[in-house]
Amino acid sequence: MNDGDGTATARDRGGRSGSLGTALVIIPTYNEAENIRSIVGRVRASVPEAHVLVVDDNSPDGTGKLADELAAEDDRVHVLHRTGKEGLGAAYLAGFRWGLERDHGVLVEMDADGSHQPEELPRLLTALGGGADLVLGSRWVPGGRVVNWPTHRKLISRGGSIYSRVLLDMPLRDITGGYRAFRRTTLEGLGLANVASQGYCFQVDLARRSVKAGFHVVEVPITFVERTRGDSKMSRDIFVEALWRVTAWGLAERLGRLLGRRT
Ligand SMILES: Nc1nc2c(ncn2[C@@H]2O[C@H](COP(=O)(O)OP(=O)(O)OP(=O)(O)O)[C@@H](O)[C@H]2O)c(=O)[nH]1
Ligand SMILES: [Mg+2]
Repeated sequence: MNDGDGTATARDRGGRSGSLGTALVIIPTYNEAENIRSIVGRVRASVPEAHVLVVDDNSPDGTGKLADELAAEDDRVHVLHRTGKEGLGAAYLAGFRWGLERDHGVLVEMDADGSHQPEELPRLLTALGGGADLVLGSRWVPGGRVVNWPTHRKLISRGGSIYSRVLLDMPLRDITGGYRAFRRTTLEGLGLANVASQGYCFQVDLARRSVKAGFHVVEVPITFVERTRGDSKMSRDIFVEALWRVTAWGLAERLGRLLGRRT
């Protein structure tokens, strides 16, 4: 566990640990028919007490129907069907709402394509139990790795994290990653009702809100494995949204500080 440079602590909440309540692993899906059975099975095997919520945006390839079959076989697997593709951010917000309305004490973000290995989830949960408010699975701390990524994807990911880190003054290494564990109380403190980010900048947005709210954010090294089945949903629009939103947040904060100093 990286608890040095990768830690953003603004408030000491004093040695909490112990039972956090049941975890809900939220898996957003759009056309993941080739991956859904494997990922759900791996989560259930790795952390048997955890529940799984598949949030499907009416995938044309029938992912939602396959998820329904898994839910029928296992009472810890659930499916949230949405009417159409609205982006990763909207899917997670709906999944968080679903989990917070029930009694889940921990909410986990995980991709469906196997890039986030369920076998590493116990380490994220241990860090959360050790006192973190938010645990980031991190590719860019010592011990973190990426398997089978072409150089341009590494550059985009590292560049995106460094840009966000500098512009938003965040002491974190992997700000764009999507393998995360939140305490319920963290999500409840982030003002999710006014999150507008749709694509992957949703991840930057939640990290930024967590640091600003003074939550204790810990990065745990993970091995991120490039998908071997199905197609990536990464697009130019998603990249452009992330770039302009991060830039706007950074400039707004700087301007706010400047004006604050003058008054
Ligand atoms: N419900 C929902 N899920 C989505 C949407 N867009 C992406 N996802 C899911 O979000 C997760 C991450 O998407 P990926 O396409 O794997 O994105 P990525 O990991 O950046 O891209 P690759 O590394 O190339 O796979 C996967 O489980 C997708 O199925 C969406 O609009 N709605
Ligand atoms: Mg992926």
